[in-house]
Amino acid sequence: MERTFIMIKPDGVQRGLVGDVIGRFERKGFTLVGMKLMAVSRELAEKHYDVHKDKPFFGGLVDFITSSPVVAMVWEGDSVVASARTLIGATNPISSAPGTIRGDFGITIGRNLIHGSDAVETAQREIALWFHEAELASWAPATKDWLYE
Ligand code: DAT
Ligand code: MG
Repeated sequence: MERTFIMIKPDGVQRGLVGDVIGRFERKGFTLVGMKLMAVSRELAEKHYDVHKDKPFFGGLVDFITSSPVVAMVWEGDSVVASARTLIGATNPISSAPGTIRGDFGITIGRNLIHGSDAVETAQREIALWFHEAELASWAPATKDWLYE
């Protein structure tokens, strides 16, 4: 079983899309193992987006992520890292496929609603950055045998 880090960005929270986004992951069959609504410090935002620190959009990205609360989550399931990226859609919402979160709800790259880890190792780093171990619950959903053969 894999885990991934998912964050509903300030635009998703402000636009009232939290329930819809969570519902998509639930209906897919993934298991929620951690969730919190939180204001993000500059320090945390800069660490999270460290890989982009030399990009021209870095300052604006950190300003945006710290501008209003986010919903940070950890989801679990087979191949959840790659599958979550598929559910989320391409980075620029104007060309994300319809049916994806960004494709259905977004227009511009700087307001693309949601973050998802891009690889298993990235997910491990991001989960450790955003969550304490005690904030994560390991549990077996009653639906497991109806989702996996
Ligand atoms: P993703 O979020 O799909 O993993 P990324 O890691 O390349 O995309 O970039 C992180 C975020 O930075 C992205 O969700 C939105 C923002 N971003 C990326 N490229 C950008 C650009 N050219 N202009 C403005 N913001 C950008
Ligand atoms: Mg990324």
